[in-house]
Amino acid sequence: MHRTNMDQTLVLIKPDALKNSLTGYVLSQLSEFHTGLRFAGAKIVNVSKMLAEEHYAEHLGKVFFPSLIEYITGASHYPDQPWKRRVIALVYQGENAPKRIRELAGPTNPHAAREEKPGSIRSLGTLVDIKDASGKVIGQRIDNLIHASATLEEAEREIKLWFKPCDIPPLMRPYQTEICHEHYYYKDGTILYQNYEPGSVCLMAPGDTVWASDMEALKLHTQGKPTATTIGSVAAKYLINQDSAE
Ligand code: 3AN
Repeated sequence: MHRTNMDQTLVLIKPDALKNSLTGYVLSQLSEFHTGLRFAGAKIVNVSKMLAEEHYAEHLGKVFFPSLIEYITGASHYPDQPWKRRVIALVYQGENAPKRIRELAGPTNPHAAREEKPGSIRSLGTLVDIKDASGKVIGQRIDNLIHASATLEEAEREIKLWFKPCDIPPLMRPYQTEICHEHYYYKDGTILYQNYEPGSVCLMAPGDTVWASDMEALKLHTQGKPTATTIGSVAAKYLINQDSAE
């Protein structure tokens, strides 16, 4: 069987795009006709703080980090309507997927996008002042409508953070999977091995198809060994849209 190019990338249609009814516009810009890419996954996600912090881990400690978390969780755009706090997470597949999507997305900063790439998706974005407790402006947040993975390496980390293997059709899965043979539960930041406790969430159960790297991380963690994939990133994915996720 000949399989076409399996390059993949993660796209997030962020709360500012949803609030401004730009979802259809973004989807048509990213359609196969314009990009040559196909959908491999799609889901509506109420973004927990935990998922947001894992996604933007590289920006932890920067002045805009708390505001960035408020933005991606939807708290900024829907302060009084928590049920509207969503992003649309998408996986696109095809040759050079990250590069093709980022060309249509345009530069990170919408002002730069308007200068350098008018007509790009992010040229419709905006900058928002970040203020300290006294009201003094201490920085600016970039509201740029969509996130798109920068490289294939970044795409792998991000797709595995937002999607389980079974969210993606079997022949479109680009990363190694395994069948789980044990129970792993999660409660209050702790992994519970084999034993269910009330209030815990089952991350993996025997028979589940899981990312091999997640399986490896949980196995090592329960043996008290260091892990390449953070436990938070494994748990955050399994907590997506669960009642207990905050
Ligand atoms: P991109 O989204 O183009 O890959 P990253 O990964 O550098 O850009 O940044 C992720 C997000 O963090 C951006 N979309 C933006 O919302 C925010 N961000 C990055 N750098 C800054 C900055 N200097 N000031 C404010 N927000 C920033």
